[in-house]
Amino acid sequence: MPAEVIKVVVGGPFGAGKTTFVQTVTADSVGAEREVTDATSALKQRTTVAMDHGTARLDDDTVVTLFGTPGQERFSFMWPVLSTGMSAYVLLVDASRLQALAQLRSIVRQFQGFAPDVPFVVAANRWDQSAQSPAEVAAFVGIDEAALVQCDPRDPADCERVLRHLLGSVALAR
Ligand SMILES: Nc1nc2c(ncn2[C@@H]2O[C@H](COP(=O)(O)OP(=O)(O)OP(=O)(O)O)[C@@H](O)[C@H]2O)c(=O)[nH]1
Ligand SMILES: [Mg+2]
Repeated sequence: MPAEVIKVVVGGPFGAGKTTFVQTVTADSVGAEREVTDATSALKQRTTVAMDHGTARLDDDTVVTLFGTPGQERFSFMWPVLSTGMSAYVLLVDASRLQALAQLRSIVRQFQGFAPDVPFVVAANRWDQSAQSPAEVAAFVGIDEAALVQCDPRDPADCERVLRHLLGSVALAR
C-alpha cells in the first residue's frame, strides 16, 4: 500500500523559525528567501517571500508534505493559499518576544477564520527565555494550553515530536 501523504502548514510570525523547522525535518527542502529591506533587518537579514517546502517520511505508512509560510504580514495573502487542503498546521513563535506573541494571537484568529476545525499546535521556540508560564502564554494567545508545545526548530527530535503530535490530532479528527 502506498504511504499516506499528509499536508501540514508551518505558519507563525516573522523570524519564528519556520524555514529552520522545514529545513530540519525534511531532506529535500526548497525555499524562497530574500534580503529584508525594512527595519526588521535588525532581527535577521533574510525572510521567506513565497514559501518553504519539503517532505518528511515519518514511517513506512506516513509522509508529511510541509509548506512553510512567509512571516511578514504583507505576505499574509499567501497563508490561506498555502493552507488549501491541509490536514493540520503548526504555528511557531519566538516565545521570548511579547510582540511576536501578540502577532501570533492575530495569526491564530486568521487561521481559525479560513481553516475552522483543522487541528493545530502552537510550537514555542526559545521557551526557556520567555517571561511567561505556558498557562499565561496560552491565555494571552487565546488557545487551550494542551495545544502548546515546546520546540527548538534546529532540533530534529523536537520537530518530529511536533509532527507526531499533529498526526495524533488528525487521526482523532477523522
Ligand atoms: N538562537 C536561536 N536561533 C534560532 C532558533 N531558531 C531559529 N534560529 C535562527 O533564527 C533565524 C530565523 O529563523 P527562520 O527559520 O529564518 O525564521 P522564519 O520563521 O522562517 O522567518 P521568516 O520567513 O522571515 O518569517 C535563523 O538564523 C535560525 O538559524 C533558536 O531556537 N535559537
Ligand atoms: Mg522563513
